[in-house]
Amino acid sequence: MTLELRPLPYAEDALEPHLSAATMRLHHGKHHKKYVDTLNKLIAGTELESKPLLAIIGAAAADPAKIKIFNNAGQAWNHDFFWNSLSPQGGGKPAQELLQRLERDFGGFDAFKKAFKDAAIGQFGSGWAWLVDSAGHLRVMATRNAITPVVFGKTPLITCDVWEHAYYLDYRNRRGEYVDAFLDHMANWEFAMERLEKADRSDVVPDLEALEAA
Ligand code: MN3
Repeated sequence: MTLELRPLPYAEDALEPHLSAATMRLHHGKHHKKYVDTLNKLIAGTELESKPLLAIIGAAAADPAKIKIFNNAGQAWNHDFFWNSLSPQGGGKPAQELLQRLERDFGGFDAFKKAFKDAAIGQFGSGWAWLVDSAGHLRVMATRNAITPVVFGKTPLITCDVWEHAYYLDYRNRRGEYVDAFLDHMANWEFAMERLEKADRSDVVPDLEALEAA
């Protein structure tokens, strides 16, 4: 069994003008596809072949010799999560329940937005900005390269890809404008809320099976 590149959950041009069809075609069809294809080659004939993606990430995170597998598996999973973190109807303020949790844990929605943007801009080089659930508390974190918060026992709720390939065609070097567009026009708060509800119900942090099914 080989891992497959999942299709985008919307049309390539659905996020215009905030992310162009050209960016989505390159990002999903070339960058994301390359991670999946490379991972399939790396695990072919090994004990990780036919394992779920998160199980591969877990095994590779525990073994420094498997760094190439970790990088490609992490990127494959992070990108699936990123496409779901975007919505043509996204951005702005989330619905009441998530909004209240953000206000409680960050001291206000604007304070959350500032923390998220600071994390996204402050990530030196390539990486990801995340909103995560950490034992019932919402937190913002940044990870470098392919690292996913799952390996730290955090449950990701939403993410913004801040590798240059995510925004350079549309925003050139202006990462801050891209992050603003993510927060104001694309962030899929409904997806984040579904994830938070799952995290609230789960005794295990992270609930790997629930994450896999997302
Ligand atoms: Mn990317």
